[in-house]
Amino acid sequence: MIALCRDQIDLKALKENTKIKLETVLVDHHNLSDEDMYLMDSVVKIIDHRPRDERWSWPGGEIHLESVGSCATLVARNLFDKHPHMIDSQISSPILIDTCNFAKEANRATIVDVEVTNALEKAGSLSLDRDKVFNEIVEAKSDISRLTTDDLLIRDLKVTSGIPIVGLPMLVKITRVVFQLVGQCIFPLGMEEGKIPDDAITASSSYETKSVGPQNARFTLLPTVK
Ligand SMILES: [Mn+2]
Repeated sequence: MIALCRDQIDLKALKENTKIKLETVLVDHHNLSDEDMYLMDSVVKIIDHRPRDERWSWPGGEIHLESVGSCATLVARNLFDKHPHMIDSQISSPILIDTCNFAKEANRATIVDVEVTNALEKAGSLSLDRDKVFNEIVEAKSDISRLTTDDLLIRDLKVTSGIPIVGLPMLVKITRVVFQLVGQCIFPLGMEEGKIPDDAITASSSYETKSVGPQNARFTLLPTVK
């Protein structure tokens, strides 16, 4: 199986190439970002499980919009219907992850997810031990031991309106002591009673310093400790 990322393909060049007709299938989304708007008239099919966005109607396109736990379920069903020889049972892996291994508490899986996964397992050689497969994937996904700092920064990177948002994994441990301090506000922690002085609180910009400057970022203002 070959995994290709979209930035490995020069879609713009393909679009501008007059000798070919670029056909694009949007999967797991049905809208285009500003930078992808040039693909607008190349979209021939939508396969998505998100709630319908009325601003994107895609007239003339083949639309498969259905609220299921995993978009991979819809992709697999589409392959069963149109290209059964291309079915690879590994496609059930993202379904396991998206539905949290069909856990009742997660309440993500629909009957369609279940049926398609059963069909995939029947069609392929994948281990039928779903718990084992699920645990192996979760373990592999959370293993960052071989990633460099650069890898970590781009690992879950999302770009929204040109703004990169890094999804950095971080282990947060809240001890009971800290929770008690915060939950019951037993002690002020520097901001409230002013141990942290005004000039130690900064902001990259303020509309008007006196009224909305960073020194106003205190929940409760008590007399400053000198
Ligand atoms: Mn999705």
